[in-house]
Amino acid sequence: MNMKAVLILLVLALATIFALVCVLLTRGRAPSICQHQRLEQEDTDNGQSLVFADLTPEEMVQVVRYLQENLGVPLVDASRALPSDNCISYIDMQVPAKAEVLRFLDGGGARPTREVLAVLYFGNQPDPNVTEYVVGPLPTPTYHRDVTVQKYGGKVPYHRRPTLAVEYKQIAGFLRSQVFPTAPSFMHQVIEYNETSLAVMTTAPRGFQSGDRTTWFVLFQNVSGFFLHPVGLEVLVDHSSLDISQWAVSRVFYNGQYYRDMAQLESAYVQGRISVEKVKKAPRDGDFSSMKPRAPPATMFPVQYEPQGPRYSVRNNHVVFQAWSFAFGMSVNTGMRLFDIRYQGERIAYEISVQEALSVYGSNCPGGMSTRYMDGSFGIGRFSSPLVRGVDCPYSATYMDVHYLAQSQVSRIGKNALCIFEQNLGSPLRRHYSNLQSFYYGGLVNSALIVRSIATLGNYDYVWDFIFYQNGAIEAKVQATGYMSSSFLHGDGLRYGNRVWEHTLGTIHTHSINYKVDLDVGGVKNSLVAHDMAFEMARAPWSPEQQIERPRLTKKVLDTEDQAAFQHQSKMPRYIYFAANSKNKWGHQRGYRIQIVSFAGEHVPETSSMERAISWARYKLAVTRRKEEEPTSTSIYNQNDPWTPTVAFADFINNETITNEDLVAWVTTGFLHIPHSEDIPNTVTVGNSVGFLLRPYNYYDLDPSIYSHDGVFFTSEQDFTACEINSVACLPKKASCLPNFPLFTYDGFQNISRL
Ligand SMILES: [Cu+2]
Repeated sequence: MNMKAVLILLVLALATIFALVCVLLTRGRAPSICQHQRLEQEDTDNGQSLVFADLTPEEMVQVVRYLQENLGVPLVDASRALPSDNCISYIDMQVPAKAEVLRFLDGGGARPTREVLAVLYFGNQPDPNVTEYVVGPLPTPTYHRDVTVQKYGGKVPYHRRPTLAVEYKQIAGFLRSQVFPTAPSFMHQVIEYNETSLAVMTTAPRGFQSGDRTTWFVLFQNVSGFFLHPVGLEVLVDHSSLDISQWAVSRVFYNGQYYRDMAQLESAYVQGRISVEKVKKAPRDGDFSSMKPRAPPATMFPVQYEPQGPRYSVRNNHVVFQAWSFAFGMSVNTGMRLFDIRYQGERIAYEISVQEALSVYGSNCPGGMSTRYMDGSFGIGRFSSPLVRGVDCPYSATYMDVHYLAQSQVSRIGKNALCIFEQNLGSPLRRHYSNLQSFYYGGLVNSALIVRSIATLGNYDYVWDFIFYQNGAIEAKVQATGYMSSSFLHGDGLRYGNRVWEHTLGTIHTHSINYKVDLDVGGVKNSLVAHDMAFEMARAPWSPEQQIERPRLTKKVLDTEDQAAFQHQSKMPRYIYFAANSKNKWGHQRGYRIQIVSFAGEHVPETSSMERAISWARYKLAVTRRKEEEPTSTSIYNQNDPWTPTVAFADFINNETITNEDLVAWVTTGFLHIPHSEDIPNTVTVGNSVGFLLRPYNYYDLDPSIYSHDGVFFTSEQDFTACEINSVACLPKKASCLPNFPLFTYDGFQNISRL
């Protein structure tokens, strides 16, 4: 053995010993727990955001007591009210007027009076109606003001009222006690009916003209995932009378045939004159419709953690994340809403809020073909689900409760109805690797703040996200999941969708979502500008016989509401932005661009008798002058009377000039859903995601993300393994700790009310 070989062996032996010692040392040392200290965020809010805060349970108690004592009529609790009673439908925070809020936020003005919107059903009056009151001031109300006529130009007739849960219960009772017993043989032998074997799904709207309250109820086997188990029976109930003993069946549908009532269906059945399509009884777990995993848990999926604690702060309803700050709230009807959204202290948007979610269905069954769900009237906020740690939002997200008072005289708590978290999206926000001239790498991880709620509206679940990026962009995103709504497969059903199980037709439908975007870019007054590209034919200056098709920038100020209303079929300039009165360093008007991600088509033909009720869906984008009396693009009363819409968005567009004015963008986004076999048991979020972005356009002098503390830059000459040079190299030191996850809890099944 020569010296060289001895040396190599010695080195190898030493290396092995060293490696062993390392392993032993590491194994012997218990990993530390991540420091869960909140990084100091500069929160200059001083409680100002509370001007947008949802009502507290204490405030709700005060308001209910005030209403009970001061309306001069007895109020029945809406959870057990008859249509002929008076009751509180819901109360919500009355958003103060913008001018007043801005005086308070920006001008040192007084804090606006805190007021409440109280919506009452007056069934026990000579002229039954829905009345909206503004009640104030909180915390101890002393006045109420009827604002119905001022808001809607007239009284709200009682038939427009959204259907209470108790009304559905009363209808279920009517079907059970008076309707089904009139077809005993059919119900027993064909449907295998007993008291609990059927689930009922409502459709809406309810008829063909104002005043109608005639609803097709679709019957399903009452098993887990019942939405996929239609039995072929649908019943049209006229529940327009305030005297529930007057309710009646108007029509019955079974397996492609229509009958006057259940008695006629029974007699046809007994005489053997109907075609029976008996559905096999499904087990309680629904079999194919069950969401129970078909595989046991195996290796744990990846999770994110915050090695040094959250980098955002949430105080009351105010959030601060890096250069961002905003206030949030949850409307009973329309769901999440954000206010006073600022970047680097400068307001970019006054309000961004969900307005409506619409679904228009086709089918050869009556319930399916007449369904046009307007989810706001059911309550997108009210039906916010309790979010499940680690699935609905990251395990370590911040979970917030919401409180609401609807269809009751006591408030309810929506546990963990909202989550806020920072998410490392696992890709660069920007990067460059230079291998030319000089050698370096520069990059910034795309880590964004997300505010999320998920509304479960009957069969569907909508995941609502607002995402704040480090480059000053905001994204609004909605993803659809949950169960599809289905029809009983018969006849020419395949014209209306795909067959997805034995007797189940996945019915074709649209999803359309509307948002209100009240941008205030560099001040309240903005103009709307369109930039796009056109080709111009030019002769090459250096070789005039040659032609060049040269792209050029086209610019246009859209100066009227009509010019700024883009119907779905119309061509919209690819860059549309809210322009400020100020300019950036390079002399361009500072702006924020609206970029829409949508696959929506026609909502309904404009000739439809209900089109005006959903006329917001005509437009992928419509920019109007902001008006206090145009706060929302629709109304909860449109669902049950779309033929005389209480709010018709199309009327907002009346060719007013929109240059240098306070403007609102109404954005519609959506997609067509043709359910297919992979929608069983659930529709997946993948690919069913739409929304829009608000992106800076010449607003800053350069990309503000360059000021992010997360930036990474090193050259070939630097020691990029050193923590001081490259913060990612600090990871083994700073982030080698065990995440301190709280125990899993879930309150979603407490105090649940069954419909
Ligand atoms: Cu769908």
